[in-house]
Amino acid sequence: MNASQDPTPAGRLHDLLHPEVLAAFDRDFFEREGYWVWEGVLTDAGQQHWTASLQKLQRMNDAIVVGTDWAAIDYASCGLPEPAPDQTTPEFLAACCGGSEQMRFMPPELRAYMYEHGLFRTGITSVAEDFEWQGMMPEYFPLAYDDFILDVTTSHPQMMELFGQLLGERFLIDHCLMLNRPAGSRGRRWHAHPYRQGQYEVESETGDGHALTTQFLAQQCVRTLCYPEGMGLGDGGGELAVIPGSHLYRIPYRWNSTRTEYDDEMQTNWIAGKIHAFTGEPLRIERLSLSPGSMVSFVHHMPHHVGHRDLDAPTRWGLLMAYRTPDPKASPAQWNEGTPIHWAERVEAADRLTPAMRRIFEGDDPSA
Ligand SMILES: O=C(O)CCC(=O)C(=O)O
Ligand SMILES: [Fe+2]
Repeated sequence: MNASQDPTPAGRLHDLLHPEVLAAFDRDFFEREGYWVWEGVLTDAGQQHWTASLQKLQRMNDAIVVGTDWAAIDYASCGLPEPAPDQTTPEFLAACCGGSEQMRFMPPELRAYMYEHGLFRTGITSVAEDFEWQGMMPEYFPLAYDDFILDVTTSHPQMMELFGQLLGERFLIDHCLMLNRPAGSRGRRWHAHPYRQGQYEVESETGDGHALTTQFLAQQCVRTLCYPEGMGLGDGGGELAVIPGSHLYRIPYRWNSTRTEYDDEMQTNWIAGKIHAFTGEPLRIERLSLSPGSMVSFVHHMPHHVGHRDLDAPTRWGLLMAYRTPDPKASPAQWNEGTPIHWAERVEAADRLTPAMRRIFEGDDPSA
């Protein structure tokens, strides 16, 4: 595909990223350590737009949470469990607002149903007066609700250059979530992620370390987190921590099991005895601290942790953008599994699916 054939969105912010930060990417460091910090990569305007979009999307998500009559949905006809009555009261729903991972009324089945089928199709009329409901919550697919986020996650040349440096010429969306961490957010305990559904993993979830290698995987999923207002020590807690070099063990740590480990347990249960494949040095935890306008990218086999946010901390704004290389053995499919098909088909039918967007959403083997 030739990106120059793409229409330029009317409102595109051309100077989104600082080109010199993009150009400073060090492939050797990334492959060896498993992560890369794009320090201060957003321009001032990029930072402002990014924060404003995440704040707007959070308000939309909150409006849907409190404005929907969740008890009135015919769950049985969708094959879904009924929510507990005490989880659909106005008080309960009000406590599910203000940030990500707060929607405790939403069972995993309902989240999956929205993604796969789209709930209500279009139009939650009571709440969506100033925007159109897209079948799933803004938190779980923010690009469907905001043109700036759609552009930066699918089309913007500077962002596509950034992802291309990480993943090579062709990459597909794996998932894109808001991770706005409000005061009191509990973060995520130590874990890593598999490529696709885990069918190529050579180690179990906890692993015995036999696959340690200095080779970088070609079939790769890379998470990029953008923190437009920064993320770090002293800004209210809940930092992201990684273990440089730990991706070379290829252990998709606790991707599918309960995660309970804080740093001490991780040190004893997993890190002890493990070494960096390049240097032979013992592995160690690194807590990241990123200035405003920064992003960090890290590979899916790298265990990572997000701490608790202080009870009086301001919300930390964050967007997770995960992309992967195509799977050469995947069956032909029109859309990849990171794309809500009902949404992509509506966009396509409305003639709004550009070649750039198709490149991100199409199947690994799009010949279907
Ligand atoms: O919450 C965050 O800021 C990052 C979390 C994350 O990337 C993850 O757990 O995959
Ligand atoms: Fe994670």
